[in-house]
Amino acid sequence: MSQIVTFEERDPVGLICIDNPPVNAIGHSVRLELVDAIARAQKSSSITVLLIMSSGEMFSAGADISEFDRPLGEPSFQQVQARIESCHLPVVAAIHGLALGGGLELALACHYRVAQRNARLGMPEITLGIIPGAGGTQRLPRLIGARAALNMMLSGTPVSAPDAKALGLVDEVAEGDLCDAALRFCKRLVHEGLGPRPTCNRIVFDGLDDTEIAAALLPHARVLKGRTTQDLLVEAIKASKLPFAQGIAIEAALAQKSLASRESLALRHVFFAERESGKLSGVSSANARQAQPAAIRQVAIIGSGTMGSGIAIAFADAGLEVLVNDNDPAALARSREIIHSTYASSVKRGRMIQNTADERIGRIRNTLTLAEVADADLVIEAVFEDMELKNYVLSKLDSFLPPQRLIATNTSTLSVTELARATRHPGRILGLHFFVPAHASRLLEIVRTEYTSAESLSTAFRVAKRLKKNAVVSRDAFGFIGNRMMLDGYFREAELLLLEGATPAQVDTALENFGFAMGPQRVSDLGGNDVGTKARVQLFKRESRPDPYFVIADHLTEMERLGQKTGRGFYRYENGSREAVPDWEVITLIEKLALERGISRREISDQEIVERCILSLINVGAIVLEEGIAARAADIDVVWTSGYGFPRQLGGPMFYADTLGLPDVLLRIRHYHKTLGYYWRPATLIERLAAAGSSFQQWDGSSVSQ
Ligand code: 3H9
Repeated sequence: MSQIVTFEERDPVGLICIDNPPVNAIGHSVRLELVDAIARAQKSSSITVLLIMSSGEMFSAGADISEFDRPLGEPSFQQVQARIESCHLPVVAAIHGLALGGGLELALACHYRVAQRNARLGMPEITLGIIPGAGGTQRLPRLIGARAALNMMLSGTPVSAPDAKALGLVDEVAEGDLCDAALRFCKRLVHEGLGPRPTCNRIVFDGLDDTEIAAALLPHARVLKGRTTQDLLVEAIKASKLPFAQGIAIEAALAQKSLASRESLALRHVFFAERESGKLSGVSSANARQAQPAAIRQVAIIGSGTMGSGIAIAFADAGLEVLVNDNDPAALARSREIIHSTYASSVKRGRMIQNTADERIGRIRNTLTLAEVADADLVIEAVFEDMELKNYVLSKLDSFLPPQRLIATNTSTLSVTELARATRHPGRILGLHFFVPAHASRLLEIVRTEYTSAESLSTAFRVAKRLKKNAVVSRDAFGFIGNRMMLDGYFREAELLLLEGATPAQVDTALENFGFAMGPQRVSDLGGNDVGTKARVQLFKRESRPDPYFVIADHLTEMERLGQKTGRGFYRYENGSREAVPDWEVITLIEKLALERGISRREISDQEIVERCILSLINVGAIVLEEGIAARAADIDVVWTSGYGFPRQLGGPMFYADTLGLPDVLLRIRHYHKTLGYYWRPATLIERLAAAGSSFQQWDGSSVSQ
């Protein structure tokens, strides 16, 4: 008897139910059993209509992505859908939760669709670097038109059931119990004598000319920069004008091409890496089983600066009650302003309606009294980056909060271990390293010390999930994972290239053309050069780095060229504009600093800029792995793709290194070690993996680190 797809007769309805937790992915076994269930229904004499639905939280998240690395196996999606579409009985899909990708494509092959009011329907394949390959590019245009279909597939964002109804994608929006509503819908079909209505027989009326295509692509230009899937998608949708059999054959060829692309391999790697990084690796399975995450309802934030306010917004957005504490009334008032203006800007940009903004603002309360945070389930300190002050705040919190409550520090430069050690319950202390802007950034580094308990980690993961952030665990070491690699690898190299002859604009443009959202100098100007300088002051209290380590950025800070906020940094910014204008004063400064160090400036190619910045990032990434700061190479990829603008379609620095081939990576690192000096010392891990013909991915698969 089948476990994944069940069939039962509910006279006159044949009910097929998919039950493949956790997301009803349509893998090979589901397709096999679907075909079997359809055959049984067709044989039954008492059934006059067929209903396909799912159990669990959603209709289906689509094809089983984990099967994409091997041939998909028969019956194919197309074969299953052909069986449904050509069925002599009307077939109805009943959709709840989500119907995504291949899940929605299955529903499109059904003759009618009923969706629960809060269901959402979408084609997110582009986020995985593939095009819908189960008839989506041919059937969706036949139902909602080519232009609407293209928009839906380019954005990847699901539409609501009422919107789907307005588009012509679903026939009925169901209120209340979906099964009851769908059964009623089926009986009505029978009663009204409505039979099969194959989507493939419909005709696409609207065209897709070049102007319309360009207009559809424009809003996605930033996300799709450097990507190619959208071109294949456009080609496939254009083919929907052709007879169905021809169109579906073109789709199959294009889908295969997208599936085999490097872009897709990389994006699928990031998809699974993001899910894996949010799990408790390194905690023994016995501990993990016992680790019960605490429920979080109310959160308190100590310190109401920019970061504290951003964190408050992140929690309010996630539906939690937030208490912001500061002992300075003026700081609390400023925080209130930051929070109001952030929400006002979201409303102005059409990202949310005023009511939602008001509701979220209403969740944030201020208090001048520290003792008031006693009821919070999680307390995050985000006070000034000063060891003494943070020690004071944490010890105070530790003295009156019940011992099972989690206390987090948002430090980015201080030792979390030292902070934990100063408390009576170091097991409940960890770092939650938010990135600016805290409410929008997708990354959350969870910093564990040798004392952090499995329960605390488990709760931190739950918090990250609630905030819809990608959690990555870092061991406590200067800069954690991301900033360590940025300072000792990527940004350090970018600065050296400036001293050796490149200009800020050249370095930024070369790396933006590589795919980074923003080049390093523009990033420094955005965040503030003083922020980096302050971080290095903390670094030098713990470890040293010889000259010329960020001499340019530190001089700019001294000159009050702090970046966008002062109108001058690595660039000039005229009258509050965000446009970075090259500035001769900076070039003169760089020339002077180079001369003082006996560095003779020369022409530097864009290729050298990219190679040195990326290889140094990879090399320090490997050292971060060797030192156990990151547990998996894939975790580093999550950090860099979700927090530092590394091009997602390249899979993150460590995945990218694998695609370059570690022997070649090592060869070039050795070259720079010879020509540039000690800090290019090849990471032992790269040497080991290259010698063994292995890769970071294989290392992840075999190592049980942490
Ligand atoms: C497609 O359909 C192609 C077709 O056009 C053509 C075919 C020929 N497959 O994210 P979560 C796993 S492409 C396999 O933590 P959430 C996930 O790895 C597909 N596994 O939960 C995780 O496993 P684990 C188009 C999948 O509630 C577990 O489910 N569809 C799939 O935060 C829970 O996932 C998409 O791109 C899958 N399709 O979010 C949708 N989906 O527990 C991709 C999930 O072992 N999925 N898993 O780590 C998502 O966006 C989110 O998972 C979803 C749930 C929103 C559904």
